[in-house]
Amino acid sequence: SDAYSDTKKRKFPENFLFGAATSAYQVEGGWEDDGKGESIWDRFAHKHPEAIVDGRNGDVASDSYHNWRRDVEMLRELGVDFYRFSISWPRVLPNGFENNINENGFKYYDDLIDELLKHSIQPMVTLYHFDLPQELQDLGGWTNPLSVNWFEEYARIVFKRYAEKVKFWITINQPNTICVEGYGSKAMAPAINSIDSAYECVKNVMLAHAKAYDVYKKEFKKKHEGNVGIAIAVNWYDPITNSTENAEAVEKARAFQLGLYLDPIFSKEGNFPVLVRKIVDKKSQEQGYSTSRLPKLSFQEIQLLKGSADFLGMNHYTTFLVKPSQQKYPSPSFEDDVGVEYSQGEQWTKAKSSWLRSAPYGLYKACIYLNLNYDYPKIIITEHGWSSDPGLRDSSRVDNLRGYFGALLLAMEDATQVVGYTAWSLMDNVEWTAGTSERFGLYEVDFESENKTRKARLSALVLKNIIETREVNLDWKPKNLKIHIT
Ligand code: GBH
Repeated sequence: SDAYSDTKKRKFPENFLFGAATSAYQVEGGWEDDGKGESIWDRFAHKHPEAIVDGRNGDVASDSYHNWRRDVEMLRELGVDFYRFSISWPRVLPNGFENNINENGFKYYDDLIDELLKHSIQPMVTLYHFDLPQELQDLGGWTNPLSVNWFEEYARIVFKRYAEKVKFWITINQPNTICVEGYGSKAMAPAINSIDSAYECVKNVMLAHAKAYDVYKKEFKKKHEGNVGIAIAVNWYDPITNSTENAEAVEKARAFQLGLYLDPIFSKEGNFPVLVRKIVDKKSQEQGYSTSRLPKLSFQEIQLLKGSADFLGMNHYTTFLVKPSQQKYPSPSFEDDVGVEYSQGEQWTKAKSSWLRSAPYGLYKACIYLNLNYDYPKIIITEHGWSSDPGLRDSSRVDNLRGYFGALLLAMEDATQVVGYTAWSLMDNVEWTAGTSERFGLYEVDFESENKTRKARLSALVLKNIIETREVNLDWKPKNLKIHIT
């Protein structure tokens, strides 16, 4: 059969890695247990309960701080190769600094990691998934250039403790969410809402990543042979129709949403994209700034960032259609800098989250784009997932999963160097300001129950079958919704 026929059987190679993911604030709870410090999300959720859709915050969440044995059992049921979770910086360094280490906090991760390894599940550790120690925020957080050093010291302590046991590291999750949504808007903590601070944040977060990579490379890599990457939101952006204006708009969208974070690390030239620099420099001048709102990278900084990843962690959820903005955005703002408007295909299935529709072809196109622009980088899909209402029969998640696996297999056939896939999420959790109103879990969590009881959804069984058989069989159905460890 020819390569483009739909009947061709495509299989994931035997050495392809499957995993599932969570993050500390979203599942752990225990927000002030055993000496944990306050994070910016603790502060934000407590100060602005009205900002959380259903009022459920990370104080208890899925209570993985107490349910970690059950979490590992679920991973064993699924048959995954690895578990991606994050370490809460304020749980292990309560005020953010290296001179105050909370042994009790570390004990939680010691136990979790040992339990994973006992069952041959590789830990994949994210060092930072949005939960900065509040005391560091009080010093300016990621807008303070010292944040690069704070993160470096934190990373070194965690590397030291776990280098023996952890071989997959992700420094930072989604710089764009941290900076553009956290500092440039009110959507995420610390909800600073200032465009000037957003670009300062971008520079510092990117440098913090590069420093941590450098620490691992110089002090740990030889002996421990682990891999260090960064997780970047790589959704796909297509022109809404093929016109010259839309082609220009999509070029800007890709530069500001993708290139700003990918170019410094994965391009030959390094540095922020020329297009982004040109636009922000020009607008800053027009707006009366004496220097550009986008900080410059020095020669040394460009060198430090270039090549600072053993793999690209690709968080991919959806596709956006782009055209030039029809309205005037407030100025200065990130929206005004980019100058485009986004929509999604009316015919694409809608998830529970307003920003999320299913468009598997976008994953294929994003992979090809990465290959052409960054010379076939080594990729791990570090997040992909789907939000639904509560309920175990989550056929919309099953359709989404199968569709995206189809696209992924095609991308691999066309030489994309994808070595692993991570489902977001292992279980329902606190979806930031959406609270628990959007469910992303392969496992449902009963948030009303004392133990936050977890139950496998249909999608969990489908994924388990795909991991076992290495292929996507559209006709496969489980006999019932019971799941067992095999
Ligand atoms: C991922 O980001 C996160 O890494 C993960 O923690 C999260 O659980 C997962 O998404 C699912 O939400 O509400 O319209 O203001 C994906 C990018 C960043 C997209 C936050 C939605 C809020 C948009 N998301 N953003 S809105």
